[in-house]
Amino acid sequence: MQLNIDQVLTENKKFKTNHSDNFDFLSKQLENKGKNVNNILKKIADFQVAIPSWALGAGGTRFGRFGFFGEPASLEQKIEDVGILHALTKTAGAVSLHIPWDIPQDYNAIKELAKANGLVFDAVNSNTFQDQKNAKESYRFGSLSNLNSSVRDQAIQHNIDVIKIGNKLGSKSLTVWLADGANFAGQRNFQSSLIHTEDSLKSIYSELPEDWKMFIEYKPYEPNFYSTVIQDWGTSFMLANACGEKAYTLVDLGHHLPNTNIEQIVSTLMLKGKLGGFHFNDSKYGDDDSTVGSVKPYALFLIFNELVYGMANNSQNPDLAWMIDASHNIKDPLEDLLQSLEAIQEAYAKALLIDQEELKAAQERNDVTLCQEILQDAYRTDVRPLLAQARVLSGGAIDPLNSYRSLKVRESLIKQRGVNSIASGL
Ligand code: PSV
Ligand code: MN
Ligand code: MN
Repeated sequence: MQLNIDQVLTENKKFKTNHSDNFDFLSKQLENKGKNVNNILKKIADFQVAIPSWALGAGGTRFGRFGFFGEPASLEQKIEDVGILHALTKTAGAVSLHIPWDIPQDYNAIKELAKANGLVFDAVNSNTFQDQKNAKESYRFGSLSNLNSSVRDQAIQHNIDVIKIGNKLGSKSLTVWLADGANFAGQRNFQSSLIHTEDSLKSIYSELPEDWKMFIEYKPYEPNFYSTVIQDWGTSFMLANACGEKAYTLVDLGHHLPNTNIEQIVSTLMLKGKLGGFHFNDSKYGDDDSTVGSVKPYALFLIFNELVYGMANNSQNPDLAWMIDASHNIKDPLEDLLQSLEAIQEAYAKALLIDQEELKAAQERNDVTLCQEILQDAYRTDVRPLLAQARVLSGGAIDPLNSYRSLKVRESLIKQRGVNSIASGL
C-alpha cells in the first residue's frame, strides 16, 4: 500500500484554516523576537530520521508478545510501511535493516521499491545476540567477546556479510550492538572479554569500505543482568578510538542508567568528533522502548540543545545518523512512530529557538537565572505550527496522526495482509 500525495492534500484541506491561523500567529511572535522563520523551517524539513525495520511490528517482552494486526510480514511490506510514514511526515526518509531478518531476495527490486517510496537505506545492523538457524556456533556465552575463537570468527564473518549486504543497497554504515556480557558475578574475566571484543571489532573495521562508518552502541545491562562488555559511552569511545577514524560511538537514549546526564555525553563526544549516530526512544526506568518524548521531554530538549550547538560548532564531528529505536507491545506501531517523529521534530525545533549568542553572553556573565530563562523560554514555545508548516512545504500532512486515522491506513493494511501477519523483530 502506498499513500499518494492527492490523498494527503485532500486531508490537509480540513486543517488548512486552523493551521494558517496558528502558523501566522507563531511566525509573527518569532519574527518579533528576531528569529528567521524560513531558516528554521528549512532545518526542520531537512531533518530526516531513519525508521528501523523492527519497529514496524509489535515488540514483545520476555513475558509475551501481543501481536498487532496487519503487521508487515516481508521486507517489501516493511518498506511500504516506512513509505506511509514518510508520505505523511516527510521526515522519515530512510530505513534501517537488521540482518538476517531483512535479507533482500532481489536487490534491484528492493532498491526500486525504496526509491518509489522516497527512501534511502540507513545503517545496517548485525545480529549476534541470537543463534541463527543452522549456525555452527552458539552465542550463548557471547559473540565478539567469546572465549572460543571459532565463535568470534563466526560473529566477525557475520558482520562482514552484513557490510556486503548493506553495500549492495547503498548503505554507508554498520551499527554493532552487542548483547555480550555476564549474568553472574565471576562468570567472565572482564579484561579478556574486552580484549577479545576490541580485536574482533578491529577485524570487522578492517573490512569496512572507505566511505563507510562503524557505529558502536553501548548499553549498561539487558539481556545480561550483571555486566555488559560495552557498558557505557567511555567503553564505546575507547573501542572506536582503537579501531580508527571511521569508527564512532552511537548513543541510544534508552541505554543509560536512570538520571544519567545524556546531554553532557553528547557534548563531550561531539567535541572529540566521535559521535556517529543516535537512537531515539524514551524510558522511565531502564527501558528503551517508550515513545520518544513521552516521559522526559525536557531532557530530550536539553540533549537537542547540545546537538544543535555541536552541529554548529564542532566541524570535527561528522553528520549524525538519526534513527528511532523503539518497539511496542500494545500500540499500533505506525501510530507510535508518528508520535515519535513529532516529538523529535518538536525538541529539535525548540532547540533551534535558543539564542546561542545570548546564552553564551549570559554564561560569561554568570547570570545563572538568565541562562535558565533562555532555555525555558524556547522550551515553552508551542512549535507545532512550525512542524506542520515544514511538512506542508514538503508535501506532507498538516496533522499526520489524524490523517493516518481518517485515511484508515491500518484498516487497509489489515485487509491486504490479514489479521495475523507477524513481523520479525525485537
Ligand atoms: C537492544 O537494546 C537494541 O534495542 C539495541 O538498541 C539495538 O540498536 C537494537 O536492539 C537493534 O539490534
Ligand atoms: Mn539501539
Ligand atoms: Mn536498545
